[in-house]
Amino acid sequence: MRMVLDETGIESHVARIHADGYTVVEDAIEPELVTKLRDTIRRVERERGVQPLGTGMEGRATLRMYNLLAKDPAFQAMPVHPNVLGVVDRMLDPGCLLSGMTSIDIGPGEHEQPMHGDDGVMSHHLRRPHAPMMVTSMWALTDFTSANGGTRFVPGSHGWPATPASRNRPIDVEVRSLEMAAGSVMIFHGSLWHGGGANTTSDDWRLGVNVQYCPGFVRQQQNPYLGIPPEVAAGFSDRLLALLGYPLYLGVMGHVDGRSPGEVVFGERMAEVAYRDVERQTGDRAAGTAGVDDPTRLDAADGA
Ligand SMILES: O=C(O)CCC(=O)C(=O)O
Repeated sequence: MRMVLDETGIESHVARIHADGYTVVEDAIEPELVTKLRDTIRRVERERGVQPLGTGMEGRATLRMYNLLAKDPAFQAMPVHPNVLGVVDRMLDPGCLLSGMTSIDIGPGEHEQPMHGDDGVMSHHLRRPHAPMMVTSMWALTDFTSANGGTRFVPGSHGWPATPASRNRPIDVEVRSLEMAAGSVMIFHGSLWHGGGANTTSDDWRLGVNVQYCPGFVRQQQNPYLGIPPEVAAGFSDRLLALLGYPLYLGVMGHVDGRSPGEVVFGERMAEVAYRDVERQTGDRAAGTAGVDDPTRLDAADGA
């Protein structure tokens, strides 16, 4: 295991994300794990005959795979890695969800991906700047350079009222290219303007994995309940199952006839009854009002 971030380390990364929209945790991942993940992705790409998906966002010379947890057990180590999840938990809360996992293998000749924010869908409904509706970690499994497609991003743009698609967006912005060594991880606020870079090399494939998280009350981008067969999910750790949304969020959200999804699928292992714990925690008979005094609520800021 690499050195695990301590409290001070976590706090300084979180402060950087709040200020600049992103941070880079250098040397975050054990070299053996980087090699294992890289080899696994390249093998699965070959076995499945993965081809470029051919859209502007997904790329015409890029190999992408979604729903990685269903594709190989090696990927289970990623969402729960302490050097990433420690920071994400602090940005969101420990009830946050895995929103999606995508391998992005940018090949020679690929063009720049259009700039976007990962929580752009939510920015349609919320006044920007807003709390992160997604936190993305971009794992470098090969070195990222400005020539091979290192992520392009605009520092500080998470705090702007405009998205890259807004009519009144600023035009003359500072775009940086992310250069980081394999084993480093960029963690960023979902509103940060960014996109994959062009690969201008003749033979240097850039392999990264996007591991994305969202608050527990937001819809996940990739659907794990249908994407991951229950017999595969049964082998996951409790923390990983929590990240997929099998427990209830704040004792309420996601219930199935008053039970957690985890209880419906896995029985006693994840038994949880909706509303009961909320009543116990708040002493409030009207469990639907749980959390009204919490200043982190989205509407608390505008006094709604
Ligand atoms: O590949 C990258 O560097 C960024 C990819 C990305 O932002 C996306 O696909 O949403």
